[in-house]
Amino acid sequence: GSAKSVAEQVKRQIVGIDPGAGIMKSANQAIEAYGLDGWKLVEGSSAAMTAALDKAIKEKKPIIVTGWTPHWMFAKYDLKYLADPKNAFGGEESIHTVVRLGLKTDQPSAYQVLDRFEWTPDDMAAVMSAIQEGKKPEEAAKQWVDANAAKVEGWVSGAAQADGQSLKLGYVAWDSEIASTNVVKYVLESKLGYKVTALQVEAGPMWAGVAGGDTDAMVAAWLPTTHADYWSKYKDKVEDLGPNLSGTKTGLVVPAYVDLSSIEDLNK
Ligand code: PBE
Repeated sequence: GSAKSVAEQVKRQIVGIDPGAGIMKSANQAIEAYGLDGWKLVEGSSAAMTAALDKAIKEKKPIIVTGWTPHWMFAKYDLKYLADPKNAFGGEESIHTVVRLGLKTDQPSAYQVLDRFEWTPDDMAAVMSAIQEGKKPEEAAKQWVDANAAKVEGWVSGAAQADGQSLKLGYVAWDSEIASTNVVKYVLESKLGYKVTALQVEAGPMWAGVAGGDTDAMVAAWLPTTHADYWSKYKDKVEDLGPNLSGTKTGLVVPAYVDLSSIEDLNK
């Protein structure tokens, strides 16, 4: 084997994403909890992280990234989560739909759809993979909705058609949330006639927008752990409509060929 440890080869760097993402806070907690002295979490974006991962895999080099499930990268590459015995990333959680106060009375029809919106990790992964393979998010959303008519009917049945109303959804450019937000946007537009704006922002402004009432809703709240800080800051100013997807995971992810199995191994 190589004389250099994995830590040396990756220059003690973990490839992160946007600084507002909850997974960045969890990764910094992991650096603390496991005493990873000299390690650095590098800020970037969801897209830059997957580009770095792709490059490392093509070159058969080690890399450590902040990763999460559902994500297309687990279908495209042979990857593994590093074990997290200290539970720095928390356990399984859910993605919740969170709306502004007053939406229920102002826009009952959109509220119903947002409240009923619920799908599985496989559903989301299908939309994510279609986008990753080159489909526009709007097209991938339409394709999924057309192929899952019964599920979608359960969300919209009985909801009145919009009467010229518009709706603003906030989201962050995380691959998972690009998928979910486009599906909800397409359903509200094509089934109920809403005019929907999907506003791409950072995580902090996404939460602040719904709490301030400027944004109507988001389908991107990872709870109870990943967005715990945002939740404790804004919980009295928003309405939580509960999980739209259950069974997520976050953590440190490496290609399967990297000789590490636990975050604890990073100290070796
Ligand atoms: N994520 C994906 C987000 C939530 C969705 C895990 C990158 C985060 O805040 O970390």
